[in-house]
Amino acid sequence: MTDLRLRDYDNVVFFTGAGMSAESGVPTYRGAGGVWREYDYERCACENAFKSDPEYVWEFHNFRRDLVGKCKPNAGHDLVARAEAALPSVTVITQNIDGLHQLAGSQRVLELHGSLWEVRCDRCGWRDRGRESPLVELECPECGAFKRPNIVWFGDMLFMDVIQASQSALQSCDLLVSIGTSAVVYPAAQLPLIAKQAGATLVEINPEETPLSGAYEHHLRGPATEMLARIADGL
Ligand code: BV8
Repeated sequence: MTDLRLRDYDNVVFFTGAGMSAESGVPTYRGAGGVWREYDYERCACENAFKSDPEYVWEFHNFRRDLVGKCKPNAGHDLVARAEAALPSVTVITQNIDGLHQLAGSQRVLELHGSLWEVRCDRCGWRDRGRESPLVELECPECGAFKRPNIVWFGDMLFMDVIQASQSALQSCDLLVSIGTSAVVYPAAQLPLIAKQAGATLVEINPEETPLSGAYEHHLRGPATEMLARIADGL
């Protein structure tokens, strides 16, 4: 149990992973029923797969648009959005591509790994964001090349602007709350250490231990919705 309260802090970063959306019905990646247990990302979610078989990559991503599109923000997403309205400065840095933080009302959301709902054209630079499910028109309206999900796949560099904005938020926060990440995917996994070096208080919300648990002063071992409710009273 902890007596930590969100309202006692001014600059909060919520660092979220797939466990944040688990209670909304979005499958996690590595647990039971995890996405990468069911699908081989090298066949359906990486640049080489997209180059060799864009139709199959789109079949997989339209399957995920259908599944994720039916999921709604949970009470944890709602609490994070309420914190942003109540506290001086709140930033969400998410590894998730589901867009549920934004649907819950969070305004300042940095999507480290892109978004299931964004597409881009690597030939002409065209981009779009929308929640069509399935996405039927797969050719770029400007040049006719295949649209590419604007997702950071394994082997892709992360977006510099998102990394820089994340580093800035982490360097100036006084509280970092990590929620539902297994802390095994880099460079995202090490970002909370920037907040620690900056002197922030670190909280880990996860039913399980992670390789980064030792870096946290507070561990709330339970589901995101319940654990967030414990530290959000008065918001
Ligand atoms: C990069 C996209 C530089 C979205 C994902 C070889 C070549 C190239 C790179 C590498 C390499 N070897 C290693 C690397 C680095 C690699 C990496 O980290 N690999 C790991 C696996 C070792 N990283 C990269 O490739 C990154 N790019 O390094 O570029 C570069 C470039 C070229 C060459 C060299 C270097 C890109 C990483 C992004 C990959 N994209 N997905 C999609 O398609 O879906 S990965 C995937 O993992 C998601 O993005 C996800 O966000 C991310 C992290 O997973 P989590 O969110 O933590 O989810 P997970 O299921 O793992 O855990 C859920 C947790 O929730 C659990 O702890 C569970 O206990 C908890 N939980 C469950 N229920 C609840 C809960 N918590 C709270 N409440 C609950 N109810």
